[in-house]
Amino acid sequence: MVSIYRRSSMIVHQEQPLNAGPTPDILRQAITTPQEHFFVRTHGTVPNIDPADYRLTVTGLLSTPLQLTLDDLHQNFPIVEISATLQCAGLRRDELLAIAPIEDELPWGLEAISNATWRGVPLRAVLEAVEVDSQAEHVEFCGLDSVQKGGRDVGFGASIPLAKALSEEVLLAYEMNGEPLTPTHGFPLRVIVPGYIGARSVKWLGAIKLQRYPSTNHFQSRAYKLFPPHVQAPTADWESARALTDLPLNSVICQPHMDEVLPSGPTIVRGYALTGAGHTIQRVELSCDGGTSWTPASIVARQSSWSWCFWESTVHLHSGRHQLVVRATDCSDYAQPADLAQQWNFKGYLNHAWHRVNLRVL
Ligand SMILES: Nc1nc2c(c(=O)[nH]1)N[C@H]1C(S)=C(S)[C@@H](COP(=O)(O)O)O[C@H]1N2
Ligand SMILES: [Mo]
Repeated sequence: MVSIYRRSSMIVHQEQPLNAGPTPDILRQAITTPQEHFFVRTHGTVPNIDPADYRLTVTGLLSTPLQLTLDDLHQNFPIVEISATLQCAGLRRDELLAIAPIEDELPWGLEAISNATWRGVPLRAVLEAVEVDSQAEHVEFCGLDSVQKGGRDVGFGASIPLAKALSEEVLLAYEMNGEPLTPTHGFPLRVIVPGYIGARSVKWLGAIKLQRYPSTNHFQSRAYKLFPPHVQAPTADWESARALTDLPLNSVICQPHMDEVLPSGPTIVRGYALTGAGHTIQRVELSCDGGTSWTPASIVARQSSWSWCFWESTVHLHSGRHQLVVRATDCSDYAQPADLAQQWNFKGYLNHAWHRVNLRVL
């Protein structure tokens, strides 16, 4: 694949399919991530779709099935814009990998996240047009990409509860930061489910289905579910585990980076913080002594309740070894958990423990 990315600014976990994200200092430069730095998470192929031939089908438990062209979407529905952060459930898996092995998953660090302004049609407007039956409880999204698993094409699909699908924030997006979606981000149409894990924001959207049950696609039924630390892959009961929806409260330090060597004196510490479920960040606190004492950091940029915020703090460090720690608290007074080991799960999802960075000051 020909890629537009400046390799020096990206951490590339896999070339085919492309899985990459910006280095933490690049990530922390702009509250709206430019396309060229926006992280990419791809499970299979990048389909090559001719916009003139493109059709979106809407079927299932509804009165009026629809087949929509891109022109139909542009001309016959309301158009809205929303700033929202996309985060992969695998963010910060590298820290969990240091505790115990995690099979067949990418070792994402702080870079599986980005923020954009999305423009498109509210999903709700399309669901109103098809007249959804009262038995429908879930909305399934099917991607047009091929994903090989165990020698067959399982495709990429996901579903969200009907109540979330009817909320005003869920979009069928065709633009990102004022430009058409790029092929890697889902051209010509993708779902954006603000506040949910990235896997529900299906790219290259081909079909929407109204159904009584969640999607049976591999990526809804056999991935993106959370298990406690003691469960291992062979004993996992996938049927009864809950599918991941909302992103957890999280905050990280982007600068300085792990094991950086710094001169003594003032150091600016910078990072991002976010939370799902439409909550907002109330407070970000920083510790320079491994979590014993804390001082508040300043929130320096914030866009919408569906977007991350940027924080910073200046600390004065004397020579020696230090551990910086960050933690956030949301508007319902929920604080990030301290213990990384309690976060371990055999798929390596949703690590949101206090983030720690070790430094040596000269
Ligand atoms: N069709 C399709 N949609 C998809 C995926 C995919 O592989 N195929 N990856 C998902 C995952 S796991 C994430 S985190 C986001 C990433 O979106 P991005 O590549 O635009 O950052 O897309 C989601 N939508
Ligand atoms: Mo993801």
